[in-house]
Amino acid sequence: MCYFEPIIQNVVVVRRFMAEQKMSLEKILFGVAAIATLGFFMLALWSPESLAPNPDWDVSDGCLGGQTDHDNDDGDVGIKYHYHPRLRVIVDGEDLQIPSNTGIDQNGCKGGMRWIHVHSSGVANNQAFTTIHIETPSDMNVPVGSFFKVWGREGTPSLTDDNKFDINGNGISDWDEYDISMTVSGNENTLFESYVMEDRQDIQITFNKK
Ligand SMILES: [Ca+2]
Repeated sequence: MCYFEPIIQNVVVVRRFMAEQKMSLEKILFGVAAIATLGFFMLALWSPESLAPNPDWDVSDGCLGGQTDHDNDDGDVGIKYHYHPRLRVIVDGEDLQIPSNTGIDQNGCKGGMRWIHVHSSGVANNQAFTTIHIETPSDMNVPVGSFFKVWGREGTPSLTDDNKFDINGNGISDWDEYDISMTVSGNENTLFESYVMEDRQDIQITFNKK
């Protein structure tokens, strides 16, 4: 018998043990990853809202000191993100006009524009949707309600202090006064005020008095 044989046998046993342990660990890790992936998809299917980004509500306070030239290259005035969702608001069956220049030269941002603003009213130009201009210095989650906040500084509609629609500007949440529904590019959406807008989406909100 070789002098080293017991040692070699021990090494082989230890290696086999370690290999088995490694296989077990890999199986456990694979199992955990599979369960996590399955859980993610089930959550996405059952409750897509829970995966939605958190709105940056302060974005409605943002003010651009000067006008941009809308060539999607406004880095010279500190704007890195510039995109255009479209908004339509229907109250009791009638299109509500979103006025031209909403958010431009308003109190608190004289001579400039809010990061969320309107140049041309859709309804005033016989178009259902009004283009919303979102121009921010960083990647922000701009919710639908933040435009209502900007809008509210010029009268009504507005947003209540707890970020609920206030289409008639009476300080009472419209959820107590109206049946409200919302679609984003034709698909029903239940995030309402908190929905984070994206480029070229058609966002339609319908209010019907209860
Ligand atoms: Ca109200």
